[in-house]
Amino acid sequence: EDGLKGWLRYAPLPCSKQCRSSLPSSIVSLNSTNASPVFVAGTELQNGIQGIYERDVPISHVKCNAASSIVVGTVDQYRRACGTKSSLPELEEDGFWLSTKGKNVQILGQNERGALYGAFEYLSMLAQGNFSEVAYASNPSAPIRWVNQWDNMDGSIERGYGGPSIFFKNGQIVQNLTRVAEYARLLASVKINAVVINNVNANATILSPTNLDGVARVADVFRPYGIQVGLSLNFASPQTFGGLSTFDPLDESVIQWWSNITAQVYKHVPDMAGYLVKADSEGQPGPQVYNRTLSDAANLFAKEVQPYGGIVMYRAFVYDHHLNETNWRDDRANAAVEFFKHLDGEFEDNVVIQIKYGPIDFQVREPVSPLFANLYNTSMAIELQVTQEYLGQQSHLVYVAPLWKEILDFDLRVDHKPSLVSDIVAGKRFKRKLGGSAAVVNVGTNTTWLGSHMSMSNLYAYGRLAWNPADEPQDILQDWIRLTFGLDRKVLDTLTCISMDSWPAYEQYSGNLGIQTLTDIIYTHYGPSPASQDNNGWGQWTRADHTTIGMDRTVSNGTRYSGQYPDELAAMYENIESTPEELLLWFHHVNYTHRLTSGKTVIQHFYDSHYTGAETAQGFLEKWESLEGKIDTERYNHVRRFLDYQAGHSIVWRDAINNFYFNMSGIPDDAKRVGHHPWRIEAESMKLDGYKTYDVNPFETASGAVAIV
Ligand code: BDP
Repeated sequence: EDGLKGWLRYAPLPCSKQCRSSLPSSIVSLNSTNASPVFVAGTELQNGIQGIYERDVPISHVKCNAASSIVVGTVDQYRRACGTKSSLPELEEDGFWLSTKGKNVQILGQNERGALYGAFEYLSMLAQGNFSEVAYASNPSAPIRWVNQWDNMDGSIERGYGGPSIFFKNGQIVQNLTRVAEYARLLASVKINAVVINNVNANATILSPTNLDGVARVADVFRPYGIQVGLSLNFASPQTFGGLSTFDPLDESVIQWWSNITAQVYKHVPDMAGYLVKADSEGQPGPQVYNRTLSDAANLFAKEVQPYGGIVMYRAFVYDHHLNETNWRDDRANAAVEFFKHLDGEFEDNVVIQIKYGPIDFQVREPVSPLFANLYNTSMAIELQVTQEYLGQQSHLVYVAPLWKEILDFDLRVDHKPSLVSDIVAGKRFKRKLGGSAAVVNVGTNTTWLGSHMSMSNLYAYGRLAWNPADEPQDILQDWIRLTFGLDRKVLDTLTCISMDSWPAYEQYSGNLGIQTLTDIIYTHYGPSPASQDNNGWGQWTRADHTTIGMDRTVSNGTRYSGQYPDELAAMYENIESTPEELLLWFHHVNYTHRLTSGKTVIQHFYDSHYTGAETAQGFLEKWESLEGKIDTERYNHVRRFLDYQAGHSIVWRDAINNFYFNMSGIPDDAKRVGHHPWRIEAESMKLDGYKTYDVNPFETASGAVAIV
């Protein structure tokens, strides 16, 4: 198996007695139009049952009274086709009703999209051999359940680790959209309802007539799966692409230009979801060029898409990447609240501020972004990253759902009232109609989609949590394991154990106590590079010197970041004693000899954690190898190779970080491991015989940028 089918494999299972008596003998799909989600749902059910239980189940499209059938359609279609006798629960937009009780299986959506979701949910039960009798309504936690591709028009992908783009090549949309259709199917099965197909660092040529034709073809492929398409915009487009002399958002000619373009866009894709905007960030143009506010910019687009029912996802990832560490109070983490808080209430109703979960950038551990607690009158969405940019880039197994869950479950205590992040982004806490989540998902043409089979658990889990943040990461994971690798108990237990240990292990060997992922920060974001953290404009500083470490973000002595939280949390973070230890160095600047509650010093905790984390990661390989023969050879070998690599690379991480802080602090490791490598010979101190050196590119991939052949 090459991974192409992801978790929708419909691999054969034996048909038990219960299965024989429960499997319906026909499918009634209440829409006969090929490209409708309800039609797709019927076909999917037919293929699924054929794949899993090798039964040919015929589909019809009109009557619903066939004995022992699966009926799939919208509630309205059902009432029309089957009468109104049965009482059905009220459903919210995109919600569905699934009942397997009695002779018929009922899959009824509030809309066609909901019906398709219900079909996938039922198939997920069948594919896990689950024939239990259920009857329930399922509604989304939030209306926005998007993914963001960071695909460039030339076919490359920013932070993509699964090959080139499935959407673009040579500046245009690809001709063959087969992979896009397969992707649509995967996304719909986890209830994703929109995808932004181009990079947030956007190229204005996406708006050319030829490319809009292409976007329309892509939208046609996604539509039958209930998925809308959205576009990332380049803020300077009126000038760089439209030939105007300005891109000032308040200039009449600029407004007119966007109005015309938006009309073109919606002519091509009448149901376009909306725009995604990254502006004034990391060199991207924005309203600040003209001293206009971020709301001026967001509202410009909002007014244009509003008549078409579109929305604007405006990213809160705005910061000055030219800060340097000369000022003790400078802190990139402060940026989002500083830029957005005073604009609360200024945004049009169809603007949603898209906020990364933490104030910096997808680190292994960050506190929840305080911006979520500072916008009472503005819709918000949380931005997560399935792409493991800072988390080992798909070469390391890191199941990220437990991290997301901690963030979503976090109570910000706004005005001393329960204020879970999940309720805030769902719009429930501040009574907003819009809200939800977006995840960066850089699938590519690789048959594994993301570059590694195990990373798909993150895509699956993202969809599940976007729909229902109350789901437990371990339950989600186990569904994914059964769907991906079958029902074997040992496979289930082993992969559960490896995956659930993976985020904690990665945190331990890549940067703990809230110091962030100590990776290369300038460009690659890969591999250990504690030395690159400080004295650069990217602001992920550790402020480590030979006696102390950590960013003081308190109001009293530091960057005042802790003051951006509601009172209860601000007080908690202000005080070193009440700050949760996993965020100690995020909020406080301490001596390496500062004692933790365990009694260990900070530096000893570092040493020990890096050993523990690396050891756990090395154990993954052995655990995986115990599954040989229980997993098909192709996927077994593929994953094995990655885990073997991770086992080694976790040691590289361990030693690089530990030696760095050992050299910096001069404090010995109590267990006498760090700095004691009698067997180790530095490549630099070896004499070459029969080898030649060469400069490597990218330079970070070898010490001193030199490798040998
Ligand atoms: C950073 C990535 C960069 C993205 C940026 C963003 O390194 O490639 O463009 O985030 O989210 O994490 O805009």
